[in-house]
Amino acid sequence: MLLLIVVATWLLGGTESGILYPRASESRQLVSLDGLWSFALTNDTNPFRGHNEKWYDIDFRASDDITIQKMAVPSSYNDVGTSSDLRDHVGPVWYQRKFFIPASWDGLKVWIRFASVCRGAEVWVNGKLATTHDIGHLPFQADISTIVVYGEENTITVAVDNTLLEATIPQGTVTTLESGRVKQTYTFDFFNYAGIDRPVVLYTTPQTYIDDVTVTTDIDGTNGLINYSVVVEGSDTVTARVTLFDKTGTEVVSDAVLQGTLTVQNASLWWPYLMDPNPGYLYTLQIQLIDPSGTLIDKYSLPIGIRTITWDSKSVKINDKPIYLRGFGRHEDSDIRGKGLDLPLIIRDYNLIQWIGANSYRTSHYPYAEEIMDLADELGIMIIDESPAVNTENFTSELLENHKKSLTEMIQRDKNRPAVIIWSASNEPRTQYQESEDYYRQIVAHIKSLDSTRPVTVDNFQQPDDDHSGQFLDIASCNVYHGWYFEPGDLDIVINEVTKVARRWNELHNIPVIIAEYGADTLEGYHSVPNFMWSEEFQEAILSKYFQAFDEMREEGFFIGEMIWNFTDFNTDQTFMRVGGNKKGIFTRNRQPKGGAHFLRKRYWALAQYLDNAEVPDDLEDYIFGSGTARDEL
Ligand code: BDP
Repeated sequence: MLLLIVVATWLLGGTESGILYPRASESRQLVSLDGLWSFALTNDTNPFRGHNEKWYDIDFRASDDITIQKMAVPSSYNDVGTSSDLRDHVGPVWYQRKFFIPASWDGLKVWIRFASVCRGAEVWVNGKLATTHDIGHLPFQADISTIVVYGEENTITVAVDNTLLEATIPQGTVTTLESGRVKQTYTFDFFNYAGIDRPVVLYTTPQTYIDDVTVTTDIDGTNGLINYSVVVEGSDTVTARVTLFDKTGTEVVSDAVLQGTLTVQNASLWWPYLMDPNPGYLYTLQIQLIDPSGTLIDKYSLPIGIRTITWDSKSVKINDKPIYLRGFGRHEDSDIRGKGLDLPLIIRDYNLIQWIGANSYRTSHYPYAEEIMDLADELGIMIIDESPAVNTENFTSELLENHKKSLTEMIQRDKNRPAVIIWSASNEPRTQYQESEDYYRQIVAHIKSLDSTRPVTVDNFQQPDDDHSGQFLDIASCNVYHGWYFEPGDLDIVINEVTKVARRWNELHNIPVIIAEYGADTLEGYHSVPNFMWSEEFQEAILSKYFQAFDEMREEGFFIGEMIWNFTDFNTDQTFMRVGGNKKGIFTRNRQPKGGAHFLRKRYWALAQYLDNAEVPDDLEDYIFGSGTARDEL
């Protein structure tokens, strides 16, 4: 089965090139390839049939030998069918469609960009290999100018391989059963959805183009400072005109160099949701490349927020004000679509986040879609951005290289986002093993070499004294399940155990602490008095214990955030541990509140009122102020 690994040619590089979000402009055209593609499965016992028969050279629609069906892009493919052959398929599946390239594009650079393919992808255009990519949840692109035909129909074929192995990100194991069927197993607790799960676009740039833009910001009194640098490919004789516009489209300041600092007088700062009446303020940085004759060559615009992040042994500050994270661990997960991007769903999710008074979440356990991140920037929702390395174990050099590559690609994609305030290198790595020490030394150094402006964490579940990664981190994030996995049903131990673990992380490494996961599986509609595990009453009871622990530690000054596991119920692999997936959601998978959501809402708004002076929604006034002050409720 090892042969199933896609041979990564890394035509793109991924490390040196930019991966700007594709936007149309006077110099750039953009065409979506989303829609219904032709789709074919290989047989589990002959996974290489498509490769052996060169399906990338065959027109699927004209072939009698290939059984095709229709598949939505973007979507995971697993849950749209009716058979377990599709849902549980292991190995390559094949996608194909036609697309038209206008004759007027001849002479331009034509790019194909995938926002995410889970996981391995090989892309052929008109039978020629255009690119490969081996990490899910992250974008990749290729210049296909020399392999498309202009003024004619072209064919794109993509092989997508979901196989997880010892050194893939994330890791997994495959075994061949006696029946000959290949079985995938993995230790992480979410379904291994696969497919072309985010948008696919074609776009053009001129031959000389803006390849990358990097922005960092600072504050000097009432002025905002924007440090920018632009990478140009194709010519070194172009000049730039860089212009900043405010929200109303009014020009604020400009400059004429590719790398410089713009000073914004009386800047409107980017603030998190509920920390300011005007959260998520975004300017637009417009970059124009001008050739020596004064002609516009390329134009690209990037939304940016002006804010600082600073941290010390007890706090993280945005614009010099300490933050307290009230949030969630989440998943990209919904019925039928799996991890497929679904715009109505992401709007619903942000409406619920705002309704409940949260100000943050972690992109557990992989980077989320760019559209989801755009909304976080715009609404002021703070993000802990997590690499797809979940449950990292067996720390080989091959794994280290792949893990570093996933971080490079994530940081390259998200480095300019004001909402991203912390990088998370892994979720629940096996850091009890000595060999994890050198591994995380190198991983954290790698992140710092790419971006020193944000703090770094690893989301740990080890006891602090058993862990070997903490000494490299700026923030300790820990997952605690006292009263659930440990001493199930026993709520009396929660406060003591949780505070013990969190205080020890702080004491050992002298860094601020976040509880990044805590919670209890809860079956919507199951009630029990006295409370019993899995009931809605139990969820509220256990939350109230955790809240007391959090408040004690917040008063002590080192505790900077609480993120409940999970925002919604989500699907997992089949196991006797789960009935229809993980039910620790505060909302159902269908995005409706369980009892615990109303309970959490009162707390999050009371915290927002108490810590950030936020104005509480009318319908909560009675609950929060009825029996005294907001402080009494905390
Ligand atoms: C944590 C994992 C998370 C799981 C959760 C649980 O980080 O992925 O879903 O446990 O078991 O340890 O609910």
